[in-house]
Parts: sequence; structure tokens; C-alpha cells
Amino acid sequence: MDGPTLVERYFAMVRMRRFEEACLAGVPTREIHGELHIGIGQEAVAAGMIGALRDDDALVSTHRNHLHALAKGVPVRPMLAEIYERATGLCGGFGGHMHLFDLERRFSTTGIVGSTLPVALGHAYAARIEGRDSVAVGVTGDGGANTGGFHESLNMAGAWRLPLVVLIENNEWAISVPFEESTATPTLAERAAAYGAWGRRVDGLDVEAVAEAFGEAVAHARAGHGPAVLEATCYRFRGHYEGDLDLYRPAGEKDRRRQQQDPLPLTRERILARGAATEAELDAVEAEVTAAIAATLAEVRADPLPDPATARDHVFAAARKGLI
Ligand SMILES: Cc1ncc(C[n+]2csc(CCOP(=O)(O)OP(=O)(O)O)c2C)c(N)n1
Repeated sequence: MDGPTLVERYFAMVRMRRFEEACLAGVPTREIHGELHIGIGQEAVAAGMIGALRDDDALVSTHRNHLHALAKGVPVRPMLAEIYERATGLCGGFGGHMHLFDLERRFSTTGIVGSTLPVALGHAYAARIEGRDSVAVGVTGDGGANTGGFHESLNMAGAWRLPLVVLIENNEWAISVPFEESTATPTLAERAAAYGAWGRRVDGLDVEAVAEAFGEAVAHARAGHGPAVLEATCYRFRGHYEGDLDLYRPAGEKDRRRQQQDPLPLTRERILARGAATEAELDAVEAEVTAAIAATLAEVRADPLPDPATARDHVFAAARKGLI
């Protein structure tokens, strides 16, 4: 398979896990305000995307966006600083965790469920108008796949053969609503047929399977064959947001799934079984990754908050010009 090796993808997953643990540290200390949505347990989906996208491809993510940003190459320091609401953040600390934007890497997010696809569709149309062979990826959860924007975007992308890749992270729950109770078909991938799109469901705990399927979806869209829908099955280990009491999931389900279906140990076991690396080699790099994220967190925590005098900047155009 082209792209990163299994071991490299594993280290990317470890980095993602440590990154989100660094975010979690800011909740009880009240350094991070608002709802924080964590993707722990879903790392294999994002790590499977690595290597298939170029800087000029767009990636539009959701409220649960950290892992996708890391997969797109958004640098850790300004991203963590944004989540910690610091002036050194990607958006000067004005956006916070749900509003991460990196123009250089064409990465953006929206907390409005179902609205990632219309934005990604715009990127796909722009590529067509500008004669570029870039693709646009719109991520959605299973809940977001039941919004009008999902269907309208895919319909237009299908009718106009636009290079839109829809990645559905089906983590079985949309807040407290289980997938089976909100969806008419056994899978979401089969909806692709309605839009003349490429469609496939993949095991989102298997980083190699995701890489192979995502690579195929991107190649399909880039070659001008129209949209692709990839549904990756996974499971959300934490509450919908930090602070969610999460009483809607049967007792013990989370513990059992975490024990059996954590993509990190599953991938580590596969590496060891294949002899692709030794325990000692994996431990050494994991320790390096852990230390690097801890060092970045310490730096970010010492960074300044935005100057209150700039509170109205970026809200009203006139305020930026000093007119009000
Ligand atoms: C238009 C809109 N309606 C409702 C919400 C509140 N909301 C935030 S996340 C969410 C559920 C999303 O579920 P899913 O798409 O499956 O993503 P997941 O949280 O599982 O990653 C809802 C209803 C919102 N942010 N935007």
C-alpha cells in the first residue's frame, strides 16, 4: 500500500490520543470554555486519511474535529493554543475548539451539524471552476447524515460530477440517539446509490482498511468520476461533550467496547504480530510523542490570552477599521 506505513499510522494515532488528552486537561482547570467534543476511540479513521490528501485539497470537519485537523497536517502548537483560547492560536484565540481554521491547508470546521457538506461542496465546485484537480472532503457524523444539507450536497455533487468525498464517522450515537433508531437503512454507505456516487462501508477501527478505502474514494473523486461516500464504523468512548452525563448508553457498554475495540492497542498488536517493530521500539517513540505533546501544552499554557481591547475585532468590519 502507498503512503505511510502501519507503524507510522500508529504513531499518528498515539499523537492524536495524547493531543486530545492534553485538551482534556484544560476542562477542569477552566482554561477551555464551552463544549469540548473529543474523538478518543475514533483515531483509526483520521489516521487512515493521512497520505491521501494534498495541501490544495479541502477538508471540512465537524464539532468533533481535532483528529481530522491533525490528519490534514494542521500544526499542533497553534491548534492547541486555539483550543486553549490563546492569542497564539490558529485564529488568535477567538474561535476555540469548534472553530479551527487553517487556510494554508484548506482546513475548516463548523459546529452546525450537517453544514460541513455544503461548505465542502463549495470547495469542490471552486476546484471545478478553477480547473484544479483538487478534491474536497466533508466529514459528518451519523446524525449529521440525516440532515437536508447532506442529501442536497450529495445530489448536486452527483448531478454535476463534483469531486466531493463524504466521510461519515458512524460512531453509533448522535448525542443520545442510537443509529438504528434514526436511520431507515442498515448502512449509510448504501445511500450513495441514490446520488450516483461511489459508496462503501469500512471498519473504522482498522486503520489499514480505512487507508485503502479512503484512498480509493479520493482517487475516484480526483479522476472526475463524481462524489464518493465512505462510512467508517467506530465508537465514541467519551460522552458527547465533556460534561455529558452519558446516561443513555447501557451500563457497561462503554467499558466493554473500550476494552475490546480501542484502535490503539488493536493496531499495536497487529504491528507486533507482523514483526514490523518491537515492543521497545514502539515504547520509545510513544514516550517521545508523549513528551513532545506535554512540552507543547506547557508552552501553550504560558501563552497570553487575547487582549480584551481586541474583543470586537473580527466581529464587525467597522470595528476593525476603528470606526465604531
Ligand atoms: C443544526 C444543529 N442542530 C443541532 C445541533 C446540536 N448538536 C451538536 S452535535 C449533535 C449530534 C451530532 O451527532 P453526529 O452527527 O452523529 O456526530 P457525533 O457527535 O456523534 O460525532 C447535535 C444534535 C447543532 N450543533 N447544529
